[in-house]
Amino acid sequence: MKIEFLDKRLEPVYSKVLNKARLSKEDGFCLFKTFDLTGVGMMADLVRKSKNSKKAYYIYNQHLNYTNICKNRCLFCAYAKDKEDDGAYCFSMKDVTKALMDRIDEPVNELHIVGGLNVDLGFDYYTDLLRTIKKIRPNAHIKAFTCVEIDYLSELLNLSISETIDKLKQAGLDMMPGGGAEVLSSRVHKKLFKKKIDGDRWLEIVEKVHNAGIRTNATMLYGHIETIEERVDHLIALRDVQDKTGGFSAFIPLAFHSENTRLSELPSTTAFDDLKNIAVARLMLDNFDHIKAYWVMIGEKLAQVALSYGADDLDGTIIEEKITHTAGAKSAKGLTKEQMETMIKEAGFIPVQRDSFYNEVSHNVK
Ligand code: V47
Ligand code: SF4
Repeated sequence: MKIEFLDKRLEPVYSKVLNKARLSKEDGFCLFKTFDLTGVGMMADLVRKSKNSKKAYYIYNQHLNYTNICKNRCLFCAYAKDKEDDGAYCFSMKDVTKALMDRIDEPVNELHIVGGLNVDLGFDYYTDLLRTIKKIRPNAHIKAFTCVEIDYLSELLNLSISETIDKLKQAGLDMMPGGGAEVLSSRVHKKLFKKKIDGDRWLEIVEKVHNAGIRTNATMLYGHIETIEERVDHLIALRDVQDKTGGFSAFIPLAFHSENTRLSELPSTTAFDDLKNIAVARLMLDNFDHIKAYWVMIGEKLAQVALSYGADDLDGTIIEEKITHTAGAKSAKGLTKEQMETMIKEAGFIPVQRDSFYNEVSHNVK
């Protein structure tokens, strides 16, 4: 396909895309820096269609945030609290049961479970959580915890990462979400999330998690103090792990929301940058099957447009999102299956309801 680029510097990158050649760090730079979003988007759309044709995935999922008490207190987080703060909470198994039973008539096939790093919780809490959920929703997959919790639990148990994962698997863990890496840069780590594991440790753990047989997603938090170079390095580091393990399912760019955080002076990300992050990720991450446009963070309207800029997945119905909404997100708290399908069809794609592993769901499970 011939593309008339407004920015001619994109032409050599396009030759590589057409030849399915791997893009370099310099190419990543060029893509992030250009004003020619349409040109980048057209290349990303080409790759997206070659990998996923006209399919656009979504999942019927439910989020459950079991605690907001967190020792890490990252500067970009509006959700975390200290134990003694107003509004601090930690779900008992009774609370978990209630949250799930409230939605038991809905065909949820994935539970997305994340929480703060609450040092009052022992290993049994995590396994009880998984077992309680599996008992109520035996046919749903549990996508839970991040490398941050895996690091904490392996130290608590004095076990290796693979032994820790084995125990969690036995209790019902099916997959892990992509959070916790933020931006893989020691500069940003020191400034924004120094109490949390750093990028090198995150990469070391995620590789071990994949080798222990658990697939994960990957994310990148953008739109705060990170540089273009740090974004490109982040994508290349993920691509390198994927070459080794093949254990990443999807990549999700996460747009920073500053309200109620200690970085509240920072402006919101722009639509231009949101679409750019999706399109560049699609082009750089040649070994990832899926790029998600997370509608919670970029809004339903832009997520729909993102389907033509490299994204092939809109995440899910979600039901009730807390982390981004505490930081000022104006998107809906949840969407219906019908709303998701309409968004996809209107954008010219074919809606495919999936499970956590991108198997197509042809009937609703309970
Ligand atoms: O790691 C925290 C981010 C992440 C803010 O794998 C913020 O399917 C924006 O990882 N503004 C958790 N982002 C969310 C996450 C995720 C979301 C959806 C799908 C998947 C998946 C994973 O949220 C954290 C952090 O990077 N975050 N605070 C904020 N103020
Ligand atoms: Fe804790 Fe996660 Fe918030 Fe950081 S982003 S303070 S680790 S809940």
